[in-house]
Amino acid sequence: MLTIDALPYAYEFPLGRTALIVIDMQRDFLEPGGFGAALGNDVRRLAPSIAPTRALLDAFRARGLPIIHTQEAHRPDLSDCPPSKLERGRGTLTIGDVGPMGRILVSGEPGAAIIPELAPLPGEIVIEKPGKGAFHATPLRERLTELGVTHLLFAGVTTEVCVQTTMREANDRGYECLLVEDATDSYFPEFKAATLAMIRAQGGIVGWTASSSAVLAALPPIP
Ligand code: C5J
Repeated sequence: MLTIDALPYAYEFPLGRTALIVIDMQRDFLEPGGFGAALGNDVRRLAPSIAPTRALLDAFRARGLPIIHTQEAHRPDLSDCPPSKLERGRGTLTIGDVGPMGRILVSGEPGAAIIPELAPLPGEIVIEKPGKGAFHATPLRERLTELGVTHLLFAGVTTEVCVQTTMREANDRGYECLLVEDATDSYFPEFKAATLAMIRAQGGIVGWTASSSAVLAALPPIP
């Protein structure tokens, strides 16, 4: 077992059974003209998480460790989008509308793509998800079982929505979860701070948090 200097206490992980999961680092959330901006958010607030996430990706790639990317994206006919989600996601543009990056949060459209800096490489698993949680209506559980993964390191956006939802889903399914503090961001800094605090409260009731430098320091040398 390897050890990360984490909160609320050290996180132990078996290298061969640990995956990096990068949640929804999509143009629709991080760039102007997408879903996040249409909802009235300042998308620049998500930018600080890009470089630490890239450093984690580079470290996992260099060691041949499993990487999973997720994308929040709906079928073109929106048949997998509940009316409640459509109704409450109404800003200047809503899911399925045509914006500057194509149809908002629709699979295959430019805005639904992962930002170029963090684009998946061939062979990396990409899970398209219609919900906030990545286990809902997706084959994520099956992919993790095939890989023999028991431990998940989380990066991505937004901290209190899709990242936290997926981390809670994973926690309930028995995965040992750690959220990388500087590799996640929210449009609301206070929500990010609250999420980190509630994850590690009560003895790590949802899991652990640690900095990306602590994660990188725990990894073995590149073979
Ligand atoms: C949101 C997400 N915020 N990826 N999605 O709607 O967090």
